[in-house]
Amino acid sequence: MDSSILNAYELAKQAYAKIGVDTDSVIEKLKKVKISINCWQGDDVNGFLFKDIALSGGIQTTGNYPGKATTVEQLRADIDMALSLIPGKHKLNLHSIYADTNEKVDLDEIEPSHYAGWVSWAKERGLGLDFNPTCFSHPMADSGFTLSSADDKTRRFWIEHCKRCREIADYFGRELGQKCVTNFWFPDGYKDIPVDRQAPRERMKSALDEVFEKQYDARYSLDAIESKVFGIGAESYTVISNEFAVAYAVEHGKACCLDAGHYHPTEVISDKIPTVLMFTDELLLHVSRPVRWDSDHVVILDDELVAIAHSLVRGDLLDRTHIGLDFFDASINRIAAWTIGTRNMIRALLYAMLEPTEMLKKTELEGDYTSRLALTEEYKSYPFGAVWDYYCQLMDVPVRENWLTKVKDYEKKITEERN
Ligand code: RNT
Ligand code: ZN
Repeated sequence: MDSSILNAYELAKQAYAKIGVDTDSVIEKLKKVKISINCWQGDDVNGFLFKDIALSGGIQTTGNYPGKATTVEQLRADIDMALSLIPGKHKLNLHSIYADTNEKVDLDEIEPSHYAGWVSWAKERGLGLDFNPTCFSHPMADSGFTLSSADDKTRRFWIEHCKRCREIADYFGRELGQKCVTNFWFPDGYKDIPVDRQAPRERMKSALDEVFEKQYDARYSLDAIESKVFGIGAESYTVISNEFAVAYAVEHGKACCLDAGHYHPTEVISDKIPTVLMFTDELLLHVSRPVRWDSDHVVILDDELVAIAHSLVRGDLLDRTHIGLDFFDASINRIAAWTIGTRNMIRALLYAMLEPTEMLKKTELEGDYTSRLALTEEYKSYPFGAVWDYYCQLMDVPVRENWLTKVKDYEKKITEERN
């Protein structure tokens, strides 16, 4: 252990101890948090089932940074690289299009066996897996409607796809001995103002009922439903609005997926987290950074990320929340994107944990709002960076920006050679 990092940590530990925070036990708590890392940052949401797919459903990546993974082996090597720079044991979030198979299968034909390679990969590393049906970037989604399509053939295709995804999730959960969260997001919506706002929602509801008909063991899988306020090409109407998702999840014992980029610009998920969790057992997050539209930009350590972490920590909601990331920036090194986004999520959680929450809650309850503001502001310049550096060193990952050199080396040796 580098002695300057250790010394700085000892000083920080004393400073935090004075306000009643035990940094060693915070570190133990942080070690247990798993982040579900979005595999799709690694190849601009292409996957391996179809070659050079045209992205649709409002999913867009911008940028053409060289060296993206085009095979399962390459993607795995890149994720391994990123994981070596991120402290802790986490989960990988797969989309169905990332099947590891040489068979030509369509989305309504996928089976657990097509993902067996991922299971062994995750087992070897002690990682968990999460899953997603891919209801976009496919000819059957060209109409802009999938599960809520008025066309029987289209609707049946997607219902079958979603059912198979649930079976695969159950397989992941059982094989890995930890819950696999499956997120259901559909691009369904209209570019222009619809006449009938109800019928697509009714079709969506009954299609979902069919998808969720089969009961799976709750120890191994959990279904989540993601809403969106609008999408590119669906600016006037989105079938699964926030109200739809929350109501459906509450009524059917599902989880909501709150994506930080899916609400009106002044709405934040940090305030939705504690509210939604009053009415559902579990929650999925898609932590993202919305810049004008949806979720392309890499997560940064901004006020909302800290607010999200505060909501989870202050409300003691970490055990019921599955923290997933959702971004896909093709304009920078993709391994760096994973590393920056994931390290930031963990850093925000650490920052939030280094707070004397009970004392602050008491101050608030007593109506001492002067102290509440004074203290929370002063705590912002406590030596949180020293605890973060120590944590990285303890977990055997690069301290501070030292990870960047490793990414640059890997770029020279591996990713640049791909082009
Ligand atoms: C799209 C949703 C969805 C996707 C991923 C790739 O608006 O946020 O979660 O980003 O499934
Ligand atoms: Zn999302």
